[in-house]
Amino acid sequence: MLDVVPLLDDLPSVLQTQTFGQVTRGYAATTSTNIRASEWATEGAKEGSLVFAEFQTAGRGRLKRTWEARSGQNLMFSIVLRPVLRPEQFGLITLASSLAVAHALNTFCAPLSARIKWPNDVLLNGRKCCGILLETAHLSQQGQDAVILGIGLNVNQDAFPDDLSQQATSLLLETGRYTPRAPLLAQILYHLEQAYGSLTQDAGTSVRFQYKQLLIGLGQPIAIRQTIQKETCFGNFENISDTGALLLRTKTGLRTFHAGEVTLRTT
Ligand code: BT5
Repeated sequence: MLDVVPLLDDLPSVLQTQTFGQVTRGYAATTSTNIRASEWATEGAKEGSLVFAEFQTAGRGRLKRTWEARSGQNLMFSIVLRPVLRPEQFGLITLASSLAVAHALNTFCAPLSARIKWPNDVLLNGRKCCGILLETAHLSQQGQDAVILGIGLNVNQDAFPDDLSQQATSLLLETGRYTPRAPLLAQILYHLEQAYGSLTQDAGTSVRFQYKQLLIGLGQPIAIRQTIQKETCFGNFENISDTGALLLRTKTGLRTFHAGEVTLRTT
């Protein structure tokens, strides 16, 4: 059942988009906005439809990891996308989304500037304030694949559980300021619509260029732990490929990674 979510009532007056966030569903609490958005996509939700929750009981990250955030203080939402891109280009949507969040944060967190950790983390002062999860939804009634873009951003939360406190942060903790969430969401949606729209126009050229300027570790020695094989590879982070993959220069040649956890190496 849908709930009245005051933040969504405030959104239309600050929204500057054509489609993203123009149609919304809100929940005071739900399992995961990605699950709700996937169901809505199957019912035929249009591109840009937004699902927002004040709290998630089963918020998820990649590979069965969880997303934990307090109720009523943060942004947790999912957007239904119907990309006209080849499936191997879907990684570019993650890049475009990280970039969009970073751009919005740079307006709200000045003079701090957000950085990106490949592929999907947005950092403030080296700590993660935002995670992005892209999932493919089942075929919709129109027979067109949908992609669900889920974003969790820590906004006004002032503390994290012990297991997250070393790595997680929020806008409040880094800026010392309370941030109004509806204008922040509107800014993110604006930048998302722009960046996502540009992918079909130039196949990701502009997104990749801007993304690389905010990326940590590019051109430096890194370790990348592969998520499936659990193997750790070492090398120089050489570039981002046309499809958003990480290109690692190793002793045996150039290797391409489509997923993995990056850590910087000081030696
Ligand atoms: C992500 O996964 O970072 C993607 C998170 C996406 C969350 C949004 S919320 C709205 C939508 N609905 C959902 O159900 N999900 C999306 P990953 O890269 O796998 O990182 C997950 C890891 O981040 C966890 O294992 C924790 O270590 C850490 N983590 C969990 N909650 C966090 C938080 N609030 N802030 C920072 N780090 C967190």
